[in-house]
Amino acid sequence: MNEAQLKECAAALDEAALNRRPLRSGSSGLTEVSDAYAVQTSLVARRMARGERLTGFKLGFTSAAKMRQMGVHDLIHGRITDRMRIAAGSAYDAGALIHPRVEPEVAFLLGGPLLPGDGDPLAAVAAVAPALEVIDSRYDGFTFSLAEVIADNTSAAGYCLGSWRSPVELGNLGVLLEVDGRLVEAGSTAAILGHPLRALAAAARLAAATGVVLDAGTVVLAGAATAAVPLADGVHVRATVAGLGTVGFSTVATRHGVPTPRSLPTRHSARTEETPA
Ligand code: OOG
Ligand code: MG
Repeated sequence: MNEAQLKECAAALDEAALNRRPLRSGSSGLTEVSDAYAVQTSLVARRMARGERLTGFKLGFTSAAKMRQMGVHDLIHGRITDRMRIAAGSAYDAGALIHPRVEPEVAFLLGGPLLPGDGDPLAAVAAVAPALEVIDSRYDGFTFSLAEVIADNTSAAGYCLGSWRSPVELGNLGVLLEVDGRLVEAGSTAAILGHPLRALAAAARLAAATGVVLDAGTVVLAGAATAAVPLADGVHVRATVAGLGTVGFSTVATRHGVPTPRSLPTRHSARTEETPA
């Protein structure tokens, strides 16, 4: 794709998000991963031109559960910004999103530069926290190719961080995702590439390969340990990572009068339909 076509793809994704009107998979002709990252860079630049500030780096498809759910089997990476931050315990208005989902994650806070290589990636880590990521594909039905989800900044929409604490052994910690106190997903940090530190090492490698500098103060999301579930309005979601603690937020009950998608084509739709409309 030439420069103009890449920019056009970024504009289409940006407008899809701003207008809550998803694109159809296959509509852009985007197939190359290198083109997809160029589109992502251009898409993120549009957000920064509107005043957003980069806060971190996220990995996607680091667990088999996510790969299975989305039918994509390659590690991907994207950017998170200050506008995407959801304060823990707050009431979050998801009204601007198309069909949000939420997933439990582990977050790293860098205390120094994270560099690729043989060194211990933990040396760059100041603190760790349980996290929730809100994803919202700008593709209809959350259906996309590898290149499309990369271009779409890996469906990034929001993230919520629990309290930072000094690093603990992250190898095999239980991960629970609850909605209104009901358990909807359960897993282990071992699902994240075998160990979340492998995700951190991968982030170092991928960032360096893309020319992204991961420095002190940067947040790195290691990728969801379980499948994502639809994020309905008027609910409380909570993630618990054993030994790390919990993080949660509520969604406001109404979204600017826009009807809420109550069921999505996932294996979780039966659960959301239990919620009275
Ligand atoms: C892409 C985002 C993947 C993760 O943690 O695996 C991701 C998607 O599922 O739409 O954030
Ligand atoms: Mg994620």
